[in-house]
Amino acid sequence: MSIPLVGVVMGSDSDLEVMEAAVDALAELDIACEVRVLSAHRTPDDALEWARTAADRGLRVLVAGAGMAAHLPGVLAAVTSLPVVGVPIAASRLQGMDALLAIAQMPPGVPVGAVAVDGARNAGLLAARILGAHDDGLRARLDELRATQADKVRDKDARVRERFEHRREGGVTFGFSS
Ligand code: RP5
Repeated sequence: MSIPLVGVVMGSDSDLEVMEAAVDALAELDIACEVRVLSAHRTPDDALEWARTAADRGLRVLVAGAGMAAHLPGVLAAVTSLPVVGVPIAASRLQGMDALLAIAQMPPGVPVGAVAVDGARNAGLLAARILGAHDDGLRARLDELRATQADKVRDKDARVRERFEHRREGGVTFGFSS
């Protein structure tokens, strides 16, 4: 890991528990990132300055998480042409639906990609895939990660099949092929 290529930013330190999964996913792939707390509403000037200078600092993708009226990803995307991946955070009684709509419902011309509510790991992985489009080594690491998670599912499949194997007597197969 060396020069940060991804900026991971969140509206409050209360978002960190969720957003750490994006940082972890990037670390697994040896991608360095900047991590900041910047608020579209409470520190708007700092947030805009950070986004305006992001590309010059070498950042190539921004991952922005926010809850409630989650304007952070959108305002960052308004002042940079870097791709922005938004993470809606469940921070209110609306359980993230408020943030999901605020992030996804961007006007034409200012795109923000939205992952699932609290889906910070996928935001990190999506940022990695964007970088990997022009980096064969990184794409190979992403391929490896997919292969590893496929093996984990095959292990789970084997354990579930084993558990129900004996119930196949009497024509009840539970949909498992032999
Ligand atoms: C949003 O308001 C933040 O992204 C956070 O999810 C939410 C609550 O912030 P705090 O009151 O915990 O600082 O701007």
